[in-house]
Amino acid sequence: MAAQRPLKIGITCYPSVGGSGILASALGVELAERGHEVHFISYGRPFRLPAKAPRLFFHPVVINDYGLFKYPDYTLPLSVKMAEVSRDYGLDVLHVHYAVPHATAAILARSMLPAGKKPRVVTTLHGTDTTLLGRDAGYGPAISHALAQSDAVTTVSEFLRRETERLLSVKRPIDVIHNFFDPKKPTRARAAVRRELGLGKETMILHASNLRAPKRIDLLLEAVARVRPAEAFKLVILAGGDFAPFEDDVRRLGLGDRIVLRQNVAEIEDYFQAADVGLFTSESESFCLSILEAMNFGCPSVATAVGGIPEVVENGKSGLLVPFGDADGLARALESLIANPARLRAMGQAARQRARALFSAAKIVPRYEALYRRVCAERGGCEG
Ligand code: GMT
Repeated sequence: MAAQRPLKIGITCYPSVGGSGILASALGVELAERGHEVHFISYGRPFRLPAKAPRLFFHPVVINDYGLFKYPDYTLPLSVKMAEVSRDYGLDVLHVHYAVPHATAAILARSMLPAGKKPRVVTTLHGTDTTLLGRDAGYGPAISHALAQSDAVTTVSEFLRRETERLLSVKRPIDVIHNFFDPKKPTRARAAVRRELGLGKETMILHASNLRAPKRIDLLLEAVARVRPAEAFKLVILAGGDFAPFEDDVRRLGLGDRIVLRQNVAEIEDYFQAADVGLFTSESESFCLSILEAMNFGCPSVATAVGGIPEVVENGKSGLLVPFGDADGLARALESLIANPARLRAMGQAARQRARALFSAAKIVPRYEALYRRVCAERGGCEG
């Protein structure tokens, strides 16, 4: 069989700290390493994208601020840049992460190009575009339209596929392609990181997120405040957002000496390898990439059983899941692991095995490649 030619793929994602940008960046890096040409198009360079790598390009979208507009517009300059890059580099596929405004801009970009030069549009939904914006009367119909016009739509969990079908009345097929994570080597030894964090024999509980409302940091703090004995643990928070709104809770709950905060950490691997157990108390989560990152370092999580989390964690095997809102249940789950290091270790091993078996780049990236080839073949093209 003749070898298939490498593809030319445009990727648009939010460049700021967040799971969707991390996933999109990792996908771009993996695709480029597999020989494809990858063009990132966004208002900023995604924060985890390497500065330089073969076949990996970044095209900034420049937004001029016109006094004429009360609200600055990003969708139109983005669509113009997508059309320009598609034309100049002959893109086969525009793979957009988040429906709004990225899929909308991609559909518009495609319609600006002549027949035979139109890239296929693949839209990946990550969560809030369905669960939050999909319910908004000002966005829902635009999202439904963009999904209907995409050549393929993917979600990062079965949960999100079902929610998208339910909330947006989507009738077209949706491919579920779970997230992946391949860890980089830590830059420092585990012991050095634990020393930096001021940890002795305590169990290190780790939370990493953007601290936005659905993460329910209030519940996270309530739960750890109920763990006994309090001296048995420290909670390390890797914050990709502002922790100041939670300082009052920390004082009220007497957690001042139990919490170590690290802001906007680049070397997340250093901290995940040092952690014993993750803690995630979200009220809504389509996947929870941080749980997967922790699993890769043999760190199981205690988490709320919401959204796509039960697809990532097998309750009782690779972590412990607790009904949403149950602060006592979360505390008891943590205590049960703190008190039983052998069980914690076994669960960590199971978590690592599950992450490698189901959610590695080797498992997931070929699914995206196959999807790109499929949408190209469906309308004749990309195979030339
Ligand atoms: O979790 C966030 O608030 C960030 C958000 C994003 O857009 O980056 O995360 C969403 O996408 C991640 C990657 O697919 C998922 O792991 C998160 O579960 C999802 N967040 C929500 O559904 C709230």
